[in-house]
Amino acid sequence: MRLDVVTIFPEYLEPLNVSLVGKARARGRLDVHVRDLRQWTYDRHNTVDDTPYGGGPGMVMKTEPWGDALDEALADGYENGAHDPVLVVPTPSGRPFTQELAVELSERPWLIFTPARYEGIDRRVVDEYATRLPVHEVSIGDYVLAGGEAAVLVMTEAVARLLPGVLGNAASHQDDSFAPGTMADLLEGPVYTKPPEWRGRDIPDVLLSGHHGKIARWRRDEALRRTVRNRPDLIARTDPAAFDKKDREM
Ligand code: 6GU
Repeated sequence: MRLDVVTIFPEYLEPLNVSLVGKARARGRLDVHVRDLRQWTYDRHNTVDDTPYGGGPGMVMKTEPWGDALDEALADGYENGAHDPVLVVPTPSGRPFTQELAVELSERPWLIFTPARYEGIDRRVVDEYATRLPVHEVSIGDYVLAGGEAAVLVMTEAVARLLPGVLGNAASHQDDSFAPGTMADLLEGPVYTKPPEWRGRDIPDVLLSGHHGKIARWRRDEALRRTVRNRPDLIARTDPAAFDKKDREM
């Protein structure tokens, strides 16, 4: 997968060299290109923003640097054999970033991110590129960040761990919270490892019982309990057919 990021803070994307995403790069699963938007400014002050038409507070990012930067990212990608790009525009006004969208993006060969600062990018930029490639305007939650760079790190990590050969154990994201499939609509329950006793705290007996059926039942009950407490909205939108008789007895 090829990733392009255009930003006025390239150093904010340094974590892409670390940990899981860094490993995916080292293994050749990810080809990352971070570009400084100010390379496509031609005035003495490297201006990327201006006052909004119609008035109001804050500044708006200008069309020309974004247009020239994106044209060059696209040309460079195509020249190097990349194809079928998707433009991902991080914005608090976007549609929610979900595990489902992470899976969808992980199946694409080329993602281009445009994290913005200030009040966002002049609308004509999205409108222009939407005529040439699929565009997703995406928010990572109901709060406002100072810029989209942290959102790019979040989305990149969620996507990279789904790429074949990146996570050691493919089964390890099968029962993730929000993963499609079994326990699909439940949060993951608590987990334990050695030692069996710590500061007077024991491991739940069932986990030491070796009884796989009872362990699966216990895990499901704990997942339900945690979901009811932390995310009642997930229970509310679960298909009643997904609950069994024992769930109803809890
Ligand atoms: Cl993607 N960007 C910004 N600036 N704020 C956000 C966000 C994105 N998602 C949630 N809040």
